[in-house]
Amino acid sequence: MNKYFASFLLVVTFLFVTPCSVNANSIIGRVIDSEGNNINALKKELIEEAQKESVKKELAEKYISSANINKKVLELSNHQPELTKTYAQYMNMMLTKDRINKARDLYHKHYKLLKKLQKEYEVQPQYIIAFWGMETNFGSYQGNFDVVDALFSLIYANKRPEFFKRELFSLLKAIEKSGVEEKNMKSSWAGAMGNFQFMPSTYLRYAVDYDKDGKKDIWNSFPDAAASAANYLSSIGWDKEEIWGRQITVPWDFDFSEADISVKKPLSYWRKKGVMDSKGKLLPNLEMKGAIILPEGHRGDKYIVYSNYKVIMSWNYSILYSLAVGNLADLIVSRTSVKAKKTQEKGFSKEIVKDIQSKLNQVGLGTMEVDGVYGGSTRDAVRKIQKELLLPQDGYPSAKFVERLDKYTAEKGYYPPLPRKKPKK
Ligand SMILES: [Ca+2]
Repeated sequence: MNKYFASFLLVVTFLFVTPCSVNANSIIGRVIDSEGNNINALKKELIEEAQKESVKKELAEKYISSANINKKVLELSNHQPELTKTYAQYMNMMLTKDRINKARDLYHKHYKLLKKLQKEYEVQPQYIIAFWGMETNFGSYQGNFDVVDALFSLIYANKRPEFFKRELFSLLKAIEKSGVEEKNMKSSWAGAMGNFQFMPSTYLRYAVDYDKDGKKDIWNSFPDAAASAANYLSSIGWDKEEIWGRQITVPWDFDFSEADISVKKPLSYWRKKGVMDSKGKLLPNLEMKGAIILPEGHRGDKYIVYSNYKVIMSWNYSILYSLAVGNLADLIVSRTSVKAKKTQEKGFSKEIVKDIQSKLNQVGLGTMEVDGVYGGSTRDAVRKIQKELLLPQDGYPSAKFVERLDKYTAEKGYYPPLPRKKPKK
């Protein structure tokens, strides 16, 4: 066992038997006593490593030696939600009337600046506002953690330590170059900073001093923050000519095995398959490529997504987050409203996904790792069993599907498959 992990367990155990009035420093004191200077050893190691990564010695010593373990960061990094949100729950939570109205107001308020940014960085204004709303509710929840302490605590807790080390070293370099004082660089518990929640390495590479006051201040200057976000988006491949995607409808006999982020086809191809926009018009006959995704299975809302959707996913690797950013951007400029269609009562827990995975392995449809992560190989195995049973191959384990899967055996199946019939109007 890694020595830091061992001491981390000790801290956690200790937290539960410690009265709330004890502050973090005395907790550290106890850990050092019982574990033999673990924290100091880690600090020493980090200061040496930082210098190898071209961080100045004085800077590394100054910030790392005074870093504190923040027990709130340790608690939050251990918290795992029991159930994930369903698509409909997430969208309706994120895209409230209030947020949409506020987004529209701020879009108009900052329109001149946003248009200037669009000329320079080639990102349409509504996307900047949409990211701002999703990341920090337009700057109102930026996080109030000391960023050095947050990153140090996460390294100490052995939560992706290589990743957070890189972020810590980037932060130290940024402190040297940005003109912003470290005490003003607040972050979320996970080290994300400012109006658009930049990790330090993103800040180091992409932050911009747009208002030209000598500071790259993504916390307090909206021009700096928005230009930094636009600079980042354009650097990771934003396409100024395109939108992100759109909601679609498909004909009753659509082959859902093709609805997958990896199946990119020209719009002309989807048009031939009868795919229509949400107003009931066939997609345009264009070579532009898109993939069809089904966030809540074939009964739920359906989208076609383009290359900018992938850019949103690179910002934050989450399907639901990306759909919310895209929809919010559209709502800002379209004056319509959105109501996500609900087909599921509950999201998935890791345990449910593990059950699905081991069942699929058991009946010979997969050899996947039972890790509780609903990824590509699980989706493929779900599609295989759906194909065998003549169910729509959407790869989505709806509650009903899971219930049936429970009763399935490889020899008998569970009920005679029925071909799909055109529904009566
Ligand atoms: Ca500035």
